Amino acid sequence: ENKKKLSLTSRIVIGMFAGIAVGILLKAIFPDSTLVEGYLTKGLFYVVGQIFISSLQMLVVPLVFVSLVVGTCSLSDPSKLGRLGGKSVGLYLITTAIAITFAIAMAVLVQPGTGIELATDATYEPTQAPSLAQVIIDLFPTNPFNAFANGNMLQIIVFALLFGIAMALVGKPGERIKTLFDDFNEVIMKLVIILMNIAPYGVFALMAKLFSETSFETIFSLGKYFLLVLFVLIVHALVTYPIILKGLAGMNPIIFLRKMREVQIFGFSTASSNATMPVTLETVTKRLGVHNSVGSFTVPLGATINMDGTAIMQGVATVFIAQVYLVDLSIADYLMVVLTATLASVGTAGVPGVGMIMLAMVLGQVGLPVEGIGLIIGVDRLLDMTRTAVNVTGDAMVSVIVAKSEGALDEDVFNDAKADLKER
Ligand code: DAS
Repeated sequence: ENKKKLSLTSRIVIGMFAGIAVGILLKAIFPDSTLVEGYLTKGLFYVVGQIFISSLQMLVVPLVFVSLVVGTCSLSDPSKLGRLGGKSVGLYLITTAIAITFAIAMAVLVQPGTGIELATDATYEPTQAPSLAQVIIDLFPTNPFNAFANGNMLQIIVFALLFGIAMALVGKPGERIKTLFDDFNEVIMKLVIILMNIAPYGVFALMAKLFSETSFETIFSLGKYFLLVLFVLIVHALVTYPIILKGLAGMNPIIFLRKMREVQIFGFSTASSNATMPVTLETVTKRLGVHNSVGSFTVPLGATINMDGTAIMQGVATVFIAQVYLVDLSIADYLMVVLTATLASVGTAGVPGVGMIMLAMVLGQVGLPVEGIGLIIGVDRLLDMTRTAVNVTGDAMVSVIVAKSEGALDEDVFNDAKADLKER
């Protein structure tokens, strides 16, 4: 009999939990075994996990360029781009500001850093995040091939938009190239689906590696900080986002969150919005009914400039570090934190650990000691994974809201509860 094949979603979820279980078991049974470390944690798990992440990253540049060119030149009138840009950037900044304001309020209420001695010798060498002016200048690539080679997302987005607009305005030649790009886009989206079949193994390996080398005592020592960030992240994803989605687009948040499961697992396991982007784009366009002309713009843009989860960590971390160093922050300082963190998220790509780099910039703005990051960097990996899952959820939510407002949302597809991630 044809045994019902487990859906890709279930296999990915199973891969994740199996990886966590194996990792915890290995840590408990063979705590300091060089054999396990050599052959598994730094061996098989590491290799499979890295191959999985690299295979996703491999698709990002061609996928973003091609889908954005196709999306842009299929816009009825290019003036729509201005509206698209305004709405998506506006919503991305507002949701980030809401996220960090709530995070700061909760941290001031819960006081996670009060009573903690300066128990750290860990130091942190801050790397400078780019200034906003520099970010705006850098939007325009001096050499597009350089932007491709370095995966500079904002430059690729700008070049693709300009190229797509020129294609739409040039007539015949543009139409001929458009069919080429359409076909190219189909092939790359098929490639995304094919590669998703290695996801269960990739997610398993990433989780097994992580949980076999995570020292839980560090997490316990920073329990209040760790749990507070997790709490605010969960509230933002399961309360704030549903309210915004229902309020601004009138769409069912339960269906939205259920369809976002794989994307959130990819975000969680890779801790990279960029690497998750192919799955975010596939889900937003094929399962949430967002037309490609909107999704191909809002998803790559969001993966780069929209990081609500990261802003939440930065809000809590800033208050936590101020409390540990016994520094009293004024309301003006908090407003500066909100502004700096919101704008800092614009200039940095969605790759693992950027949250810490931006935090150094935020702390610097309010005169807090940047080495305070040494206190929390030990538990940052698990928080990075969780906040990336929130980041990509926000990208998808804004895509749905903008598409709805532009009449580019196929509500039948969105409400089709069974539209599962099956191998097409
Ligand atoms: N890992 C980042 C991302 O991909 C978020 C972060 O570092 O805070 O969104």
